[in-house]
Amino acid sequence: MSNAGQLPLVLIGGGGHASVLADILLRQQRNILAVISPDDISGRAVFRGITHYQQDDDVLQFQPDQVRLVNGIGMIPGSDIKKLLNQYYLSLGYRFETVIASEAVISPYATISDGAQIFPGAIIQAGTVIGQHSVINTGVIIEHDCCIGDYNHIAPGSTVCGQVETETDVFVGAGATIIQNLKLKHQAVVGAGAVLTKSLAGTEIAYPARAVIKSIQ
Ligand code: JB2
Repeated sequence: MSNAGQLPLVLIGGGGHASVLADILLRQQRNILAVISPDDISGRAVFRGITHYQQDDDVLQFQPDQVRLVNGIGMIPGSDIKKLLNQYYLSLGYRFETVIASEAVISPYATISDGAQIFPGAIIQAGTVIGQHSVINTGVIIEHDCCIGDYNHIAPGSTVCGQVETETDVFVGAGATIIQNLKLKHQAVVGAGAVLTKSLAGTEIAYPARAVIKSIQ
């Protein structure tokens, strides 16, 4: 894929999620000017050769119209830092890149909103809308005519059947299945491996059935 005409990128965060994003973007020949992380990132080979800054305001040395930001902070339980940083940078005039892995299969009749991140192996079918800043992680299937809200995280290997609607800040755990036509309210959580057959009407968690572990006689 050509990078002609595309702005260079600044990656916020330097952990596992950011490393996957960097890998996707480097394979698309995108220019990552800097990684912004308070942590030591030297242990991750994918960041080698990219300038590392430790303060969030180090982003401000780049003009908002000269770069695009990529938020590489994944799921930090109980933390709003990802969203707060997005809102901070957006208020300063920065924009977030929409990242779509080359190995994702996206219907030309689907809509992927600004700042969304679609990881390798994801399949997004016709008529579906993915909201701003949502993450569709590795190998996720989002079937036809779904409406995925802003700041959702759909974890690896999960399946969302047709015409499902989610509000903002919904989390769907790895390997979960959501059957068709359901609605999930703001901040609803579907646990990893759960099979959801009813809508989540409030801020609710759907737990999966747990494995029963017994000693072998
Ligand atoms: O205030 C901050 C800040 N707080 C945490 N500013 C900036 N710029 N970055 C911050 N971080 C970043 O979150 C740090 O760079 C840190 O490296 C990163 C958290 O890394 P970790 O590998 O622990 O989590 P993750 O968010 O990259 O990945 C989580 O979410 C993914 C979706 C993990 O749960 C992964 O397993 C999961 N695949």
